[in-house]
Amino acid sequence: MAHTERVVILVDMDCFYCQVEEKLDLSLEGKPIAVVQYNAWRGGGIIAVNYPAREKGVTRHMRGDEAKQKCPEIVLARVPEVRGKADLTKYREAGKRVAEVLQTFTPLLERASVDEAYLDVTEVVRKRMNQDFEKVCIDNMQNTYVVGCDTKDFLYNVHNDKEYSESNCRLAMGGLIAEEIRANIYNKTGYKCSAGIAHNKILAKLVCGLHKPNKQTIIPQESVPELYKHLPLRKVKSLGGKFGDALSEQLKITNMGELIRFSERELTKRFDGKTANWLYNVARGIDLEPVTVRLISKSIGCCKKFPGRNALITSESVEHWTSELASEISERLSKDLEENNRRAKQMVVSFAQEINKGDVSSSRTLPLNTYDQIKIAQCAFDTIKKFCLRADGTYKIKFLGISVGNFEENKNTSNITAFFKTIRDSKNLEKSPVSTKTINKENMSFPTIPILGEFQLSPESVENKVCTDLNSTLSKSVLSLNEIITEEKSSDDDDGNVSIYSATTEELNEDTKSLIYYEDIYPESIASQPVFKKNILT
Ligand code: TTP
Repeated sequence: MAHTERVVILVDMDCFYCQVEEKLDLSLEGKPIAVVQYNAWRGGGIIAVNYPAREKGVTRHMRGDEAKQKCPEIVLARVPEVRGKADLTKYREAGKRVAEVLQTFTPLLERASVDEAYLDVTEVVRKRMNQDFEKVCIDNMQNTYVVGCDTKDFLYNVHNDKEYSESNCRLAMGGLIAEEIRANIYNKTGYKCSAGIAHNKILAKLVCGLHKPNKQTIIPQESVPELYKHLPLRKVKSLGGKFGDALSEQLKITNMGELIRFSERELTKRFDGKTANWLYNVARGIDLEPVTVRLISKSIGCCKKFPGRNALITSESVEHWTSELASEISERLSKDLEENNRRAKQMVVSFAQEINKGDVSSSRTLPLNTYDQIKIAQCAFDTIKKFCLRADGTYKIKFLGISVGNFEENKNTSNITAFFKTIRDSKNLEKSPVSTKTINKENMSFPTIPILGEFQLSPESVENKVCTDLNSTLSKSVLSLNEIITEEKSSDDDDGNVSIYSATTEELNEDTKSLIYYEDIYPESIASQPVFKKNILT
């Protein structure tokens, strides 16, 4: 299939958490709103701002108090807390309802986050091209913009200009479908959204936000140079992190428009074959990554930061927080088992600790064969204890996270309760040596070769762990390039009673996009930046 055959729509909800709050409290409608994850430090971190509040200058990077100064009438809705942590349930549920509507349009639906999904509507477009093309008109596409030309001219051309490319006719039909999808979402859920319509995911994503809120944008392939002319490299998926920085430095370019100057040969001299080919294509607006059917997250995770004076020092506090995280994970796993009839087989325990005044982060991947909260907590605590307990009997933990993944279909569908019971009763599961991969401050090297994504972890700051979403194929080549991970095998000295350990551990291929990380208590950081979006072991 030619790369311009496909029609991809990205649907992205507008100021999603704010809309959810508005729907739950109709008195908020039309008012400036921001959603904060409350903490005592300057009114908490803002994670979502609605459009009336944006007009008053409120941004996601502000604290609650700052937002109040900018816009005194702003309503600050607090993310609820359960177990001392943010509870995102209502936003997740709202996202699910939107996904259910999207599913009625095509089964080729890839949920990219709580409020974003790609739809491959190529087949839908093909079927409707003959019977419905007359409906592709300005009256039905009042909220549609086109990159590089006026919407009316674009629609005139697709109907009247025989030379106008067929691919543009398909995009125009995609635009009509996107209008229908958005109207349907609004009618069924009350939520507004924006959309990008393109021949691929990268372009759909880039144009989706051009006319937010409640609007949509089509990008004809010939308008790619116009879009790229002043587009910073970092705006493109996978070029937002260190790889983008390295690319910029190596090629001495800052925007996408400049990338087209480099032949594939030149790129191959600097990057491995796959990366060079990907760069060559993306510079021309070509992205072959398919829309992969994904309706539920590939992993479930939660985390908590303990910055500055909040660092966990005592064994009791570490135990308390691992237990809180385990409790959330266990609860969400139980719900997931019921809803999706699948079981997670692996767990990743992540932590950051202060060593020699620098923050060092690591993860341990373990098999998971119980959903029992106490056992998960015990396992996580044992792991943390093993790697973080200092000679003086204290800890200095700045971040804790537990995520689970590698789901398999639950074969025992008849009795889910029995599953939990069986696991609880299985006291005699044996502990075994655990193979882990560790990044230590000592062994960590920072290669000068460009990397894809941000796999290494700066000892200076956990914040640097924000990574880009590069597809796993590309990501893997990074690991082979950069010898930043060393293998450690533990001896038999893991102290007992950890029944969920089994023979060996493997890497957990986490789906970075599906993890939702959030600001908790971290005064120094920008709430909008997920701080631990990816496990270092991919
Ligand atoms: P976004 O889609 O990034 O933003 P948004 O929907 O609030 O606004 P826009 O109209 O510009 O798309 O994020 C979706 C939701 O995810 C957002 O409403 C709140 C939440 N979120 C966080 O919890 N932490 C974050 O760092 C970000 C970026 C978002």
